[in-house]
Amino acid sequence: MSTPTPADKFSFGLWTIGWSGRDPFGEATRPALDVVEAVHKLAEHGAWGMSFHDDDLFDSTNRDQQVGRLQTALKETGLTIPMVTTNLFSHPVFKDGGFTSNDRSVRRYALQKVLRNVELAAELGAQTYVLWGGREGSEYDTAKDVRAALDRYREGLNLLTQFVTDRGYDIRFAIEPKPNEPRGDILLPTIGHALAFITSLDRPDLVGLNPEVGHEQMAGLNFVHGIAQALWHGKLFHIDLNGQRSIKYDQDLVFGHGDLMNAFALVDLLETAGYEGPRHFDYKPSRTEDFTGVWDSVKANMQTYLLLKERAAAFRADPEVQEALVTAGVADLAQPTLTDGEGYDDLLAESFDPDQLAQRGYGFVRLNQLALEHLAGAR
Ligand code: ASC
Ligand code: MN
Ligand code: MN
Ligand code: MN
Repeated sequence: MSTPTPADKFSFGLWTIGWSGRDPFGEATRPALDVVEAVHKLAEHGAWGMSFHDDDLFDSTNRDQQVGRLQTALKETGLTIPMVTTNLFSHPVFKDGGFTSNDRSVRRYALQKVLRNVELAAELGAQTYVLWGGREGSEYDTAKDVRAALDRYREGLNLLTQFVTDRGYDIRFAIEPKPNEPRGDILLPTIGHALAFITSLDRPDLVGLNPEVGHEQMAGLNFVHGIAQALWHGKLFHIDLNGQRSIKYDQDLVFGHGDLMNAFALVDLLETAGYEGPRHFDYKPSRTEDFTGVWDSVKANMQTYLLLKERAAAFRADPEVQEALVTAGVADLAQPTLTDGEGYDDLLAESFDPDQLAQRGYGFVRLNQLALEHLAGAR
């Protein structure tokens, strides 16, 4: 197996390795992880970048000191900060949301918190600013005017794109959809909802997506289809890789520890579709783990990605697979349905024999089994 290097562009949230295991039912199972150690350990393991929420790094009393310590650690290791985000979910002030709280003062405070952290993101050279609106939503349909909330969400995004434009920052925003948790229902719950919302903004070119594997799978959706559509719209600005086992609470497992076949197809897509952004892991080292387990899980994420990349390339190179792809007609879908110069009159004049066309077998099962055999290392 290959060893991760910075060229692989692997990055980790400080809140992932730093998660101490506190959940709604139990206390922390691990002590806090200091940012300087996080940076050094990530670099030692071959990671390229680290992301963070403002609150992961500092509080109101130690901002400059903590930013200074981070900057020193970055200089010592060569690790980068490709993405920064804001915590608009932990403090009780955000219990009804940030940009879309019913309380106007809370909305103003939330925007100020983001603006201040965008300044820091620019200072650290981050090119992506993620917006995960975990508290933007409701439990009760009577309590939230969703159309007004979307107006306020848009107002917030428009202010942010104006800010980076006026300041000349090389930063784009990436919305991270999630269907529920912590709110009963979250606004912009899926990739599709967010894509539609972006078209209503003043600067849609500056706003894209940061889809997370488990978040789409919590909604029962096919993550690979979602990513393919995001790429098709030119909106895959960033990605959160992790694992999720079906429709349940947000598990944030190691990448590949959920739907492995879908993860295989995802890596195949990212590696062949020209995605050049970070391969960012947003997962939680299970609370059963001590720090040895935390660093094992860091390795596991990167190893799984590299293994799937290698397996996907072997799948594509296999002559039997290439033959099965031809039988399946996968490449034929790239051909326009009408020939140049043809129109609906040509179709109306043509005669079809649907019973005869229906005779064809596509061989999709064989193709998928070949994928599984490559994935399982049997080929
Ligand atoms: C983020 C992000 C999430 C959440 C979550 C917080 O910024 O991408 O999925 O915050 O990790 O626990
Ligand atoms: Mn998650
Ligand atoms: Mn995430
Ligand atoms: Mn997360």
